[in-house]
Amino acid sequence: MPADYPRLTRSNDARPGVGIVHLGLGAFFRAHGAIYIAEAMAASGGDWGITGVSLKRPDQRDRLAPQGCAYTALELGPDGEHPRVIEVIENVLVAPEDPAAVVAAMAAPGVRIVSLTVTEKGYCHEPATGRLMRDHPDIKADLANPERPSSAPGFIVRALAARRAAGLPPFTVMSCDNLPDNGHLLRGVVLDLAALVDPGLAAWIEKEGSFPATMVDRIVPATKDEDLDRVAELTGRRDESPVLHEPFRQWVIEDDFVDGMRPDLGAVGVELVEDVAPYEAMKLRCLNGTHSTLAYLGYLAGHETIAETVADEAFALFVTRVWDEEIIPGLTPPPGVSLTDYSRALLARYANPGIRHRTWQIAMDGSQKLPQRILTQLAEGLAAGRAMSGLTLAVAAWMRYVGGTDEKGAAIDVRDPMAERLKALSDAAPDPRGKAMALLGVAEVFPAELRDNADFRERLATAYAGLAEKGARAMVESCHA
Ligand code: CS2
Repeated sequence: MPADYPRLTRSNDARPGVGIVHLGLGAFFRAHGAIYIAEAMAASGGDWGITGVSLKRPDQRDRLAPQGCAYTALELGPDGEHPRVIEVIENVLVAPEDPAAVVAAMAAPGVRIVSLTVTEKGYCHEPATGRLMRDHPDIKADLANPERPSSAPGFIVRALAARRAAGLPPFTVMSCDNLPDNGHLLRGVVLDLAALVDPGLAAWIEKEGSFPATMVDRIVPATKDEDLDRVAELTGRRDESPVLHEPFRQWVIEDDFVDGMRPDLGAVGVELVEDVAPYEAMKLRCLNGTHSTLAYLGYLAGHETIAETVADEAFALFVTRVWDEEIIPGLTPPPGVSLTDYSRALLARYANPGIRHRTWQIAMDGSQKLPQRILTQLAEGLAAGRAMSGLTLAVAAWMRYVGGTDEKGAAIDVRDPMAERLKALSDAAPDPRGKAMALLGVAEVFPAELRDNADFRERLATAYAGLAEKGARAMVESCHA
């Protein structure tokens, strides 16, 4: 029987004004950006309190509000567990309950930044091209009913229109999702949508707005129920919404803010640079690319977490060869960085047994993640004459995964906006090769360079057939032999 602990509450420190509205109040932002912002205010002051917005569900607000929006960030490192209470979120709004309140919060004069962690699918773009998906149901709804937006781009456009009407400068729109050139992508989506609503608004955003690109990094597994008890035992306080994270963190931001207005992030280790591209390519390809690779192959091989997957020697060797032979040769390192050292440090981060990051969690939304994590670099590597057999196997593993049946014949709980269509395509094909080819034909996911590459088609079909016959672990073992 767990002891009764008093609820975590906020200390009585004076509260700063709200300067940031954050869309998508998941664990990642609370374990990453929010902590940096709290530290920047502690170091240099400023009114950079955060209004958090949940775009879909009320759960987060319901858990945080009774705690004054304070929460515990529990660092899980090789040298033990370090809890820390974070007080930087001032209030939480739930968008579907009152969209107008969210627009009003974003349009408040004190707000200078709107940041986002809405996951890949929250941008309502076409994964293969990065352009706004005009027939996306949320975008259609936002065009039909602009007063009550539901999508992140819809809220941004509506709130920027309100600021323009009030004679205020735009806020800086800062994407913190794992998308290539995320600032540029978001700018494109917002401008596309604004142009459909009001071309004058689009021109104003184009001229006055800023959409800095960022690279964000910290491994933050989803919080589980048992973690709440663990945090209570450790801290003596009941926290209904703690976040768990690894010690490592990195944030690289293109220093392009409207009127230069931002927290003093440089004081707390954020790298403010002119060009984020080499950092973002390094992180997206080396980390997220292998995360997804290990997630699909590891899941099929029966591994529950990434730490468990890389504790399996065959997988550790495999992922090291993927870095060395397939990923790193295609990258230009950021100034002063050794990509070999970076990838070895990643392996150590993956191996951290304190972080129980489920392969199933990372496997979610593969149709949205694969293009930027794996497919672009796969196509480039093939064009440069590299074999790319590990990443080809990763694609085949994703195809097996979305087929919906694991190696023991059990159903897989596939979470993906395209799950139904992918499963139907897989089910309709008569044999393994046919399934691989049917899925490769999905043009929203696969670029033409891959779809039309006869040699790749053959190798992918062989990898898929190998997975079906021998299983993921055997294929991982023999992949680079
Ligand atoms: C992961 C990322 O869930 C996933 O898809 O690859 O959330 C990853 O843990 C972070 O990007 C690390 O910075």
